[in-house]
Amino acid sequence: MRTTISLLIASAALALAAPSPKILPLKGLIRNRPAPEDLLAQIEILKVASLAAENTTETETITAPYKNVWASLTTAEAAQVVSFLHNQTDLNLTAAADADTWSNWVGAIDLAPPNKTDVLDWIDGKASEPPRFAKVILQFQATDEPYLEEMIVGPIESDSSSMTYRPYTEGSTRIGNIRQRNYDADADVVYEFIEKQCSQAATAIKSLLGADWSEFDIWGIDPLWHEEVDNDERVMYWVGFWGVPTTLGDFETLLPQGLYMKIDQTSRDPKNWKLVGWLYGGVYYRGTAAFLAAFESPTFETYTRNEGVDGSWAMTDNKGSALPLDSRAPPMQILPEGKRWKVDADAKFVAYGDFEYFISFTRDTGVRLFDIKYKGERIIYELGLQEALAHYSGADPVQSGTGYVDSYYGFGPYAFELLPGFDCPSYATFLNATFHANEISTTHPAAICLFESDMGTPIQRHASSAYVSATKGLVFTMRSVSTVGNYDYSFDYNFYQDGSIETVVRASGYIQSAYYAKNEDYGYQIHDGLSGSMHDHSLNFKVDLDILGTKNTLVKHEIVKADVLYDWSNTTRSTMKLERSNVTNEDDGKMNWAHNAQQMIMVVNHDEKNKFGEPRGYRIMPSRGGAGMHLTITNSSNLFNSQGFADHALYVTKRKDTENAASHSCNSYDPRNPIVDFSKYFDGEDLVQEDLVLWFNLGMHHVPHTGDIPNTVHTTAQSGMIISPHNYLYSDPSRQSKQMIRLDYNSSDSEIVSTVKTFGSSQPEGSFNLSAIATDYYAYVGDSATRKFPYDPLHPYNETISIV
Ligand SMILES: *[C@@H]1O[C@H](CO)[C@@H](O)[C@H](O)[C@H]1NC(C)=O
Ligand SMILES: *[C@@H]1O[C@H](CO)[C@@H](O)[C@H](O)[C@H]1NC(C)=O
Ligand SMILES: *[C@@H]1O[C@H](CO)[C@@H](O)[C@H](O)[C@H]1NC(C)=O
Ligand SMILES: *[C@@H]1O[C@H](CO)[C@@H](O)[C@H](O)[C@H]1NC(C)=O
Ligand SMILES: *[C@@H]1O[C@H](CO)[C@@H](O)[C@H](O)[C@H]1NC(C)=O
Ligand SMILES: *[C@@H]1O[C@H](CO)[C@@H](O)[C@H](O)[C@H]1NC(C)=O
Ligand SMILES: *[C@@H]1O[C@H](CO)[C@@H](O)[C@H](O)[C@H]1NC(C)=O
Ligand SMILES: *[C@@H]1O[C@H](CO)[C@@H](O)[C@H](O)[C@H]1NC(C)=O
Ligand SMILES: *[C@@H]1O[C@H](CO)[C@@H](O)[C@H](O)[C@H]1NC(C)=O
Ligand SMILES: *[C@@H]1O[C@H](CO)[C@@H](O)[C@H](O)[C@H]1NC(C)=O
Ligand SMILES: *[C@@H]1O[C@H](CO)[C@@H](O)[C@H](O)[C@H]1NC(C)=O
Ligand SMILES: [Cu+2]
Repeated sequence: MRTTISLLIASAALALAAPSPKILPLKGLIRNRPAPEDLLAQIEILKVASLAAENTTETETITAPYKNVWASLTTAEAAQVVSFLHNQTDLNLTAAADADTWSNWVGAIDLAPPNKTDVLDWIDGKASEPPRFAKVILQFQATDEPYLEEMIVGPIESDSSSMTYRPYTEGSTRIGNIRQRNYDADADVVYEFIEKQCSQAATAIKSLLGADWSEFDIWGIDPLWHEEVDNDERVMYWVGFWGVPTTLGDFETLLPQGLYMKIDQTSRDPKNWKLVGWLYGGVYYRGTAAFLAAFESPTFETYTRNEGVDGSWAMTDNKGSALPLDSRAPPMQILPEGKRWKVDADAKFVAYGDFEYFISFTRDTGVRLFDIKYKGERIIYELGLQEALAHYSGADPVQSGTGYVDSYYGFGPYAFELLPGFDCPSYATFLNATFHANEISTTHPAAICLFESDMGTPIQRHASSAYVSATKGLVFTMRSVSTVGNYDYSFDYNFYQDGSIETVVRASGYIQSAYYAKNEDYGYQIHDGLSGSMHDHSLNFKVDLDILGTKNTLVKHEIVKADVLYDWSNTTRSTMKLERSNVTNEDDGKMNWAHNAQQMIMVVNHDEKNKFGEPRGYRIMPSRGGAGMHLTITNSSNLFNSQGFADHALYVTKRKDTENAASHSCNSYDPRNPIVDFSKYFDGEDLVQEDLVLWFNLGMHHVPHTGDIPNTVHTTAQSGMIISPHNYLYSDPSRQSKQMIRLDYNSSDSEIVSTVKTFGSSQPEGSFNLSAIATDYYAYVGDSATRKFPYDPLHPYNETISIV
């Protein structure tokens, strides 16, 4: 069974029997999931559309003003691309379902985004509709030096006679060759090799870990190491032993066992592989014989085991003493008079208040927003996640060697169906999300939700001796959640009544932890035998702001202390001033947030001044949590040239069709030679009144403590960035909202309140049937997959059904 290939692009830490925390462990898959028959029954339920979450009939509909040219490829388009590629005999492709580690096969397929200038010309009626192209990862493994290469394929039209393919060079910072070596094409066979090494140390392992080696999962560093040995570059894989939960709980990443092996897996011939060493208790042994000899010596020191494979300690279920009144239902959100937003579900176009935008979805980074307009003017051409790093450290090589570049695993494949009433209010509009990889199109129903909610605090209030006024704080959110292995990343795009747009990421789920021995400098001991493994999260987002056109400037307004002698003062006064400057050049395009937040950063249009002479613009600023941060490590021994977007809080570059993304999902195959090296975007280009792109980081320096057991919680694990109108309008636009009140009063009068002004809003009346909005949780479905090659549109849902 070539599960490696049919699930994902092959990976460093990904092998049939070597589950990584970054994919859902396959053992867990079998262990925890309902039997296939049950799943089939659930799919039937979905087909008769009984899933409340998928019921968009109540949504107010709208027709998108133009076609969504950023929309993800349809299943039919992806199928056509696969068919075209299989017709190219020089590619020597094997159908993904039949491929083995020595085949060439088709990996991820996504839309190659159309060039912005072409799209804007088309929107303005100056050019025809841009043609659709796909970008495809082709895995070339029928060779001694396996590699992958990204191709651009198209145009995708009903008549495929003009389709061509070529390397997608504009998607790379490399000059010329964009092939990426794959040093882990034989991951499954490597795992078999590891098992052989374990059997030679079986007695020692059983004695140290308390169970047979086969009871453990064995996986480790990501990305793989390259090491110079006798002038020869070797590919190294450090692995550790992980306990496998024997109960439902998915807490394998809390069960590191403290025993590690180093494997040299250079070349495709297993005869060249060797076990390099063992590590236990901070002592390194060169080879199995040395390890066993030490183990047998009377002075061999052992450490507390990290036990608890059946542990309720690590399960997230309710426990502990009851909280007062906690069995009563908590406050809940309802929609008394229907949705106040409109959706074109086919075009994936959304309108709320004075905002409107298009949605796209990618395998690598999930949801993406395009053409965000406010009051009819484009504010943002593109907004979305670029990359998410999770960089660990530790006394052991597996934690030290972990620098996850998560677009490799992808946010699309793990954007599962949302839970109404928990992830989003049950009245939200839910949209499907589809991605294409390994010749399978997978649709996660209800993976994106859209809803308005009350922030629980007014956006405005004021009281005087004569009146009190307040305006409801309403926010419209688009949310998706991706469970990338152990962590659940939740992404929000919030639209506020004052014209602000906020990007928020929150983390929950299980931490990846370390064995406790010798790890004091890298985290806290949080359970018997367990250390929280300190790590940095850095999530990079692209925001292509267009303020009244594409000619914009990034300005900094610094709040500086000043000593000034005024005409009207006889002594120098210690005070402060506003100091304005332009960021004129990409050489100054890397920024951190100023000390004491004494600097405002805006994108303005100097050619569009308001009547007071101030250029109109939008300000960008951290709104919550660790939004000002970046990676601590500046030259990571894991990431090398692949961390260029994570060493500052914020970047500005001149927008170019060839500088579309901050990272690439295949960078981690060879992080020294990334396909996209973000630092190469900074080449001194002029930034004054140019088309600018901002790239900002959200994240968290995460040093897990006992409160991360069993799961990290959203209260502290969140980070947000907001952009807000700045001298853009003449006053606060939330005054347009009817959802406000003013009470006029006179305390000397017997009737204290003389007038209640509601501005056209009213308090909803009548009773509300809560039973009618109850969610049927038995209707939850994971995904449904469509086989593409050969693709039969008449039987789209008849295979590969699973919850993940
Ligand atoms: C969908 O919502 C409409 C309007 O509330 C309702 O009439 C219909 O029964 C719902 N359909 C399903 C399958 O829940
Ligand atoms: C690939 O070749 C087959 C057989 O000739 C043909 O039916 C199919 O249309 C071709 N696919 C594309 C996309 O051209
Ligand atoms: C084509 O791929 C097959 C494996 O699928 C391999 O055996 C064969 O050598 C390849 N042919 C060429 C010309 O690379
Ligand atoms: C969502 O996907 C399901 C199948 O998974 C399909 O039945 C449904 O029509 C889709 N809904 C929309 C709005 O595309
Ligand atoms: C400054 O000081 C001089 C001398 O003490 C005084 O005459 C003058 O009025 C002062 N000016 C102001 C602006 O206070
Ligand atoms: C910033 O650039 C604009 C446009 O060139 C110019 O008018 C303005 O004077 C500059 N501001 C500063 C502080 O240099
Ligand atoms: C980064 O680390 C490598 C070795 O891992 C070293 O060769 C290089 O000089 C370092 N670069 C910087 C800027 O520190
Ligand atoms: C987009 O722009 C790049 C760089 O200029 C160019 O190579 C590419 O052909 C363009 N794509 C299309 C579809 O025109
Ligand atoms: C407040 O009420 C008193 C008593 O009726 C009245 O004399 C007074 O004019 C009122 N003040 C205002 C500001 O309306
Ligand atoms: C409330 O809704 C439930 C479920 O739709 C329905 O069975 C019930 O009759 C409703 N009750 C009232 C009072 O309308
Ligand atoms: C699945 O699809 C194939 C054609 O693609 C068809 O021959 C087969 O009958 C379908 N199976 C089921 C169970 O619907
Ligand atoms: Cu974390």
